Amino acid sequence: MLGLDSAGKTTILYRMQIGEVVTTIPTIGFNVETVQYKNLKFQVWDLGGQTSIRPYWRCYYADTKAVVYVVDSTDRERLNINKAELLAMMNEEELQDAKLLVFANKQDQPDAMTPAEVSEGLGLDTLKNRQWSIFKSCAIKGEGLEEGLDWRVPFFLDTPRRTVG
Ligand code: G3D
Ligand code: MG
Repeated sequence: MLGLDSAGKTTILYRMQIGEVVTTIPTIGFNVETVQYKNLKFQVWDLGGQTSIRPYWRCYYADTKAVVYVVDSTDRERLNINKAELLAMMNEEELQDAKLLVFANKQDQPDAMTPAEVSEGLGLDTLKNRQWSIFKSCAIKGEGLEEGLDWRVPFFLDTPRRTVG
């Protein structure tokens, strides 16, 4: 789960209440929050303004089934930065098969952009060969998160399972 700082990622993580949130700081110096739930592992970190550490993000791409991108829908000023960050991320070789779920968060705010506006601003239509979806959410109330997860979770579950006996 990725997004600019203050988008609402940590709030969503705690709202999901599916496991203990553990914060670690890799030696290269960015925060990674993790939640382990059965065979699911969520990793959360902030994007933007840290181009020097970007190469290290690669360490976290392995086995990524889906990218959840969180946007502060009131943050019109950084919509362009969001677009650049997201498109750069989606260009990563290791993420070519990852599904993309976008949360247009902070929908409780009166000046929030609609999901259509966020989608347009992010240039989601320009993504080629990508399964993506966008949902409105209000992380502090927990609204919209389940709808998004319902869309996403099946992709996690279709990983091969070992049958014993
Ligand atoms: P981040 O982990 O992406 O950096 P956080 O973002 O989850 O820390 O959230 C940043 C701030 O936005 C927090 O406020 C949080 O309460 C608020 N926030 C998150 N989601 C929503 C939302 O849906 N609506 C509104 N109105 N606020 C939200 P503080 O004041 O603690 O910095
Ligand atoms: Mg955070």
